[in-house]
Amino acid sequence: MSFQELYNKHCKQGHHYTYGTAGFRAHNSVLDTVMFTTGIVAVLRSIYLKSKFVGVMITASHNPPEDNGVKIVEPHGEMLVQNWEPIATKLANSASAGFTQLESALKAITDELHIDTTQLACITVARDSRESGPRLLAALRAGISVFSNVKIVDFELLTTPQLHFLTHTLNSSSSPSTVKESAYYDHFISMWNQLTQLHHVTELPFHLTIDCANGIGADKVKELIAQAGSVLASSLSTVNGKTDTFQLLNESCGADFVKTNQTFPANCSPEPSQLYCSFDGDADRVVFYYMDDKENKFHLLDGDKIATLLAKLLADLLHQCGLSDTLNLGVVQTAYANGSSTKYISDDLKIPVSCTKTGVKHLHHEAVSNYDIGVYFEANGHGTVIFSSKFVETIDIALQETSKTNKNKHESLLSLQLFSQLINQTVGDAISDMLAVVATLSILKLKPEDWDQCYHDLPNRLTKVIVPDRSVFVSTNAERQLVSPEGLQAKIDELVAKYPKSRSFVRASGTEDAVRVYAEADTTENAIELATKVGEQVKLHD
Ligand code: 16G
Ligand code: ZN
Repeated sequence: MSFQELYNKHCKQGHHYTYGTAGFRAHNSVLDTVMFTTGIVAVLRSIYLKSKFVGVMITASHNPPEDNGVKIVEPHGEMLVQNWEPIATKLANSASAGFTQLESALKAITDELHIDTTQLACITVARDSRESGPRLLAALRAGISVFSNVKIVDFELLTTPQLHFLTHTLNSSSSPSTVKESAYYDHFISMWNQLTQLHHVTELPFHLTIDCANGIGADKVKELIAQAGSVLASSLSTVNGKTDTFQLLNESCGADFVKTNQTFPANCSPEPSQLYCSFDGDADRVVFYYMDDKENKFHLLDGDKIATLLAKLLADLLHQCGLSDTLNLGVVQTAYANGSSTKYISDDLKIPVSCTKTGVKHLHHEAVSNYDIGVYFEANGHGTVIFSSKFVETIDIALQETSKTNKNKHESLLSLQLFSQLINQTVGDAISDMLAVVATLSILKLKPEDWDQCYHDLPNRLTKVIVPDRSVFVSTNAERQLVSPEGLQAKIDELVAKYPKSRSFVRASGTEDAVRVYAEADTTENAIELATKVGEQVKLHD
């Protein structure tokens, strides 16, 4: 089919597309056009990067089943570079205006970036379990097929982080055609086995129930458990794994549900002191929780608790190897991190903390730019740890120089090396993060309650205010202060001054047509009151 015929078959006119925090996301019925143009963008990006594999993931993460979305993965597994987001947006909105507009926008981009569209493009694609996935994949493939010199590896159903990992693996492999989905399981199981054998872990200190949000993570974590040894198989089980009942996706379950409602998901009968975790719909996010044995209360172990657990282990290992002054370790958070976690990391662990804007791409960038070991997590459970090339070289050299007679140092060095491979460094990964947390708790012999003791969250409240135009809410200082609308920040400051240990900020959502209000204070009542009063001010200023 010609370009125009493909366009006519898959594209509709009239929808305005915006590139959100993590790609395009909307009701599936309006997405065919942007899938088509994202296929084109992925081809252009691959050619621009000299035929490296570029990934395209079709997913809408924790959003409802009828939504869908698309995001582009860079060759090393990061999210699309930010200066290409306007290109993706321009092509989508040109296609939405008409075929001639799309053709001329495409020509303007290829001319400006000197992209020769006859060169080879290499693309990986995958989708989550949504019903609209196959139709949207067809639109994406049609966009890709506008170009004649393309190699596509279609992994079919994957979690988002699996596609990030496999895209990176393909680009690093000398024989890309041999890279299959199994490379993911082989890698993480091997690292898990080596790390836990080194520490003589023969059983976990708890049973872990995994809530899979009825999403694609269910099939994939079951595959991993089936292939892993008996330690995991005997201590891990899954709930909410109905991937093929589309309408159940993220319904009363999953990481977003648990974090927002601070309660157990559907189909989970909690037992005291056992550990639970929830993935989101595309398994790039995980939160843990448990029920205590005294009051049978729900306790959340969110991204902040994960960050502190991993940072403490890594800091201790660095110290044991005598490398604390050579390799710098830091934690990256967003303004949503609980104030107690930030205080605990800087005052008790004495680890530097940076704060960035919301969205994985911002945290990832900060972690790469500043630290040899960068632990980054959003409170909602998105995150990972990344290790610099200096880290890799330093550990390699130290391992060669340390004889096995210095058993403790050798073991700590090896632990650091294995840990850096057990975590999916390309992007936050619910499965890999879960393995890293479980390995850490098993090595340190910690029960859920012990992990929870490191600090106590300040009471907090997150609310949403619907406004006619969220774009007037412009923030600065990693979203902690507003520069517009005029006068609103001064009002927030006045309110904050009235409550002990309080903090509040307002930001426009990057994924929904709403403004979010966060408040924390010394008591739950005060946090709720502060959030309510700040919300009232937001309404007065919209
Ligand atoms: C997206 C982001 C997530 C962020 C959330 C904020 C990625 C992969 N996902 O889901 O990191 O926390 O948006 O949503 O970057 P908001 O802007 O609506 O508050
Ligand atoms: Zn997600």
